[in-house]
Amino acid sequence: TNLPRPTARESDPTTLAAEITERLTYRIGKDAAAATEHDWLTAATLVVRDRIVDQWMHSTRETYAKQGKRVYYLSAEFLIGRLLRDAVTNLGLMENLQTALSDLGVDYDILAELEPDAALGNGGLGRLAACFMESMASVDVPAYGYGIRYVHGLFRQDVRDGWQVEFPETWLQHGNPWEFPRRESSYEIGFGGHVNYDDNDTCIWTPRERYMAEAYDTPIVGWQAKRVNTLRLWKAEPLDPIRLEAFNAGDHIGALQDSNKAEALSRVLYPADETLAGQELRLRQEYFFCSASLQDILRRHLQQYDSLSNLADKVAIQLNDTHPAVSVAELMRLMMDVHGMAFDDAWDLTKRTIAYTNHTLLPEALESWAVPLFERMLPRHMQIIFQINARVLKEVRVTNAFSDEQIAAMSLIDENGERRVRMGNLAFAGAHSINGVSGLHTDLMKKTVFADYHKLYPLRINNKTNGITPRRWLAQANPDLYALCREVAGDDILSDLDQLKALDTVAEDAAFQERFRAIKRANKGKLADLVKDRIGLTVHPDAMFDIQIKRIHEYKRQLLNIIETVALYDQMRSHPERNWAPRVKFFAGKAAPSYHNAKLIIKLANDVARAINRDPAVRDLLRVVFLPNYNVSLAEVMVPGADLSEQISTAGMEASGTGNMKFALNGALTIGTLDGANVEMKENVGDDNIIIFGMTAAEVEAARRDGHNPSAIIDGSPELKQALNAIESGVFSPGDEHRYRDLIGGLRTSDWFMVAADFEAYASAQRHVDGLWKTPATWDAMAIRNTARMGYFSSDRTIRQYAREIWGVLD
Ligand code: DL6
Repeated sequence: TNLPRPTARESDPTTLAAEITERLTYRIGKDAAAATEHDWLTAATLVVRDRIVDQWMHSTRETYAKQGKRVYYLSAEFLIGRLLRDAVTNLGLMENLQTALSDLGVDYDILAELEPDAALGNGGLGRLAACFMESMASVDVPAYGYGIRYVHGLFRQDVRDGWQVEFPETWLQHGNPWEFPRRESSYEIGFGGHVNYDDNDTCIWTPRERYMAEAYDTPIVGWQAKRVNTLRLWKAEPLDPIRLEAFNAGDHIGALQDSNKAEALSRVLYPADETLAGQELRLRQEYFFCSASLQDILRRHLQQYDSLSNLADKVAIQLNDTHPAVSVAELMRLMMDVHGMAFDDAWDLTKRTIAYTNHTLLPEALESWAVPLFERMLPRHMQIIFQINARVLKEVRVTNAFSDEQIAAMSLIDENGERRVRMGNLAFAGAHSINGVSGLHTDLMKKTVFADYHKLYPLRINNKTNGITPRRWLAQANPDLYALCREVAGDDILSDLDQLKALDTVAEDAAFQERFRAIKRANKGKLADLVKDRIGLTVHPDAMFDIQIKRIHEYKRQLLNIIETVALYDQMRSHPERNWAPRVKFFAGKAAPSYHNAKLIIKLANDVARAINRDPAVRDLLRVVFLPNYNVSLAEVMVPGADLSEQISTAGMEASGTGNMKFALNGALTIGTLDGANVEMKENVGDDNIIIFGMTAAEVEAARRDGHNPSAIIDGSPELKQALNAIESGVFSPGDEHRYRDLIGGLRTSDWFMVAADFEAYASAQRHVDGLWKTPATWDAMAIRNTARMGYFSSDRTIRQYAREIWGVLD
C-alpha cells in the first residue's frame, strides 16, 4: 500500500518568481508596484505552502490506505516561532526562493524577519511540542497536533525603566497564510447544565451553554518533506453569532453575549508556566480543546473502521502535561454516553489509548480544580471521575500495601480542606504510560509525586529524555556552522545527528578550530548588532558572551547569576591589576505577570546593568545586557552567538531543560548544575567538556529536610556578603533603597533555592571558566566536542523512543 509520491512541483527560480507574482495579483489583489513587504511575504508563503499541500494529502491518504496507527499530541501550548524558514529548509527551496525574490527586487531576509512568531506557548513545554511536531513529520510518524488557536499568544514584553511591562501580542494581525480553516470540522462543546438518565439508563447530559469548536489546520513539513503532518488548532465560535431577539428589543450588548463568551474561550494564552492558573476560564479552555479533539479523533476512527473496539490499536493519544488531563473523563463520556459502551470496556480502552507526559515536579504547577467548580462546569465528567476514583481506590485497597494516608494521597479527590480534583492523579490513572522528560526527573517522579502510584503500577513510569530539532536549531539558526559540520560529518547530519561525532577527530586541529571560531565570532557580531539596534548598547564580540535565556523563575536562579555578576564587578574594581577575562553577561526572559519576585529579578538585572555599563572602570571588562521580549526568533540569534550557556537551576527542580541542548549543539560550553538533562549532557560530552558545580538533587533534598543555615554561609563568604549587602542596601536602586530588601532577605533566612548555598561553588566554577577562556585552543576543542557529541539530543531520537516504546508505531 505504498502510494506513489506526488511529483515535486517545478521550483526553479523562474517558476517560483512567476507564481509569487501570480499570488500577489490574484490572491492579494496587488501589483508589484503597490505591494507592501507584508504582501510579498504572504505571496511567497502561499507559493511555499502550495509545495507542501501535495505531500500533505499524500501523507494523509497513505496512512488511511495502510490502516496505520495515528498519534495525537494534545497540548495547550505550541511555541512554534516562525514557519517560513522551517518549511523552506525542509523542502530544500532556500536558494531558489532567495533568487526568485531577488529577481523580483525583494530581499528574502527582510521578508523572513517580518513573519510574526506564533507564540502559542510559554516556554519549554510549548517549544518541545513544536520540536516534536517537526520531528514526527521527519521520522515519518503519522501524527496530529491538537491545541488552541489563541488570538493573543504570549504577551509582548517591554522593559520600561527596568521593569517588565506586558502588552498584548497580535500575531494574526496581518492574517495567517499558513492555516486552512476547516469549517466542516466543527464540534459542539457544552458546559454546565444537568445530567439525567433515559429509560435504558443511558446518561443524558444537557449542557446549559453550548459553543462550536472550529478547526484551523497548519501543515507541518518534515525534513526533506518526507511527510507532512497536521497541527489542528481550535477556535471557539458561538452557536448563533447574534441573538436577534435581544438585538431587536434594543439590547445590543446582550445580543452579542454568546459571541463574546465564545470568543473569550480561545482568545488568550494563560501567561504562567509552572503555576496553576486556577481560573475558571482556564478549565474551560482545557475542556474546550480536549472535547473538540476527542470528538474529531473518534469521528475519524469510526469513519474508517466503523467500530471503537480497535481504538487502542489505531489511536495513540499523548497528553502534554495535565492541561489536557480532562481528556480521560471526556473519552470515557464519549464512549459510554454517545457510543453506548459499558464502563469497564471504556475504561480499558481509555487506558490503552492514553499516555501522559509530566513536565514538572513543582507543587505549585500540579493542577487541581475545586470540586464545586468542576461539578458546576462539567457535571457529567465529575460523576465519571468519582466512578474512576472508586475503581482505582478499590485496586489500591485489595493490595493491602498502602496506608490510609497513602490511599488519601492516591485519591483523584484531594479531601484536605476544600475538595479538589487532582489532574495529575487522573492522568496517571487513565494512562498506560507516564513519562518524565529526563533521567533524573523520571527518577524523582518515582520517588516523590508519583511514589505511591509507582508502587501500585510499577511498569507505567518510563523516561523519554527531551530533544530539539536540529533542522531549526542548527541548520536554520546557524547555517555557517551547519555547512562546516557537513564538510566533516557528511550530508546526513540532519537526519542522523549522531554523525556529528566525526567532528571529534578534528577537535584539536588548529585549522578547523580557526574556522569554528570564525563562525562563532561572526554569530557574535550579529548578536552585538542586534543589541546595539534594540537597546543602544555597544558590546564587543571579542569578549566572552555568557548567556542565560529562559523564563524568569526563582528555581532557574537568574538571581545567582546576577549576584555573581555583582561580586565579579566588585573584584574587577578592587583588583584591576588581575588579568580578567572580558565578559558580556546576557539575560533575556519573561516573568509571569503575577510573579512578584520574578519581575523584581528582571528589575535587578536591569539596575545592575545600568550601574555596570556606566562605570568606566570596567568598560572593557564587563557589560550586562537584558534583551527585552525573549521569544523563539530572538533565541535563534542568541544561541549561535553564545560562548557560555548558563544552566544553573537548583538541582532537582528543572525537569529537563532544552535550551541547554541548543547551546551545546551550537558550540557553547555549559556551566551548570547536575539537574534535568544537564546530567545526561555531561555523560554525552564527557566530564572534561562541561563545567558542573554545586549541590546535587540529593544534597538539596537533605539540606531542606535537615535545615541549612544560609546566614552562616553568607558570613563565611566575603564576596557573597559584600554583593548581598550592596544590593540590599540600595547601591543599585538609588531612590528606592529598600527595593531588594525582601528578595535578599529571603536568601538570608530560608534560601529555598540554595542561592547562597551554591554561590561559592558557582563563583569558583566561573573563575575556572575564565581560565579556560584564556587558552583558546582548549576552549575551542571543548566547544567542538560539545557540538560533536550532541547527537543524542535530537528530538528525532526522542520521538523514535515515544513511537516504539509508548505509541507502538515504528518498528
Ligand atoms: O519538557 C519540556 C520542559 C522542560 O524542559 C523544562 O525543564 C520544564 O520546566 C518544562 N515544564 C513546564 C511546566 N509547565 N507546566 N505544567 O513548562 O517542560
